[in-house]
Amino acid sequence: MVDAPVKPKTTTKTRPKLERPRLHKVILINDDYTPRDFVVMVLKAEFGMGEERAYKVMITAHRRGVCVIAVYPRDVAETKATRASDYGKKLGFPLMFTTEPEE
Ligand code: TYC
Repeated sequence: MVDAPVKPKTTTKTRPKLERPRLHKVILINDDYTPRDFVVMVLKAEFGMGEERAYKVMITAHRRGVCVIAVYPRDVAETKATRASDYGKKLGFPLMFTTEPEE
């Protein structure tokens, strides 16, 4: 009796391509009421910026209307944007930070 040819075992591993979770931008929005110094203070307190960087970001938002501050995983970006906006809210300023996914 002749053995049937042994079929080599081939295993096909399907590795699903997982998308890397997108980072989210935190964006500072200009307004006409929040004092410049206060915006700088919030940027330093919530985003760990030094005076010079915080001033540059504030003045960019002031001149252009918006400024991207930093990118983080979504939950971090949303928490920071909320906390930073709340600093203004407490004192009655319309200071606003938003988030959006990176392309
Ligand atoms: N435009 C404000 C002013 O002139 C200062 C300011 C800058 C407010 C940036 C918000 O995101 C902002 N007092």
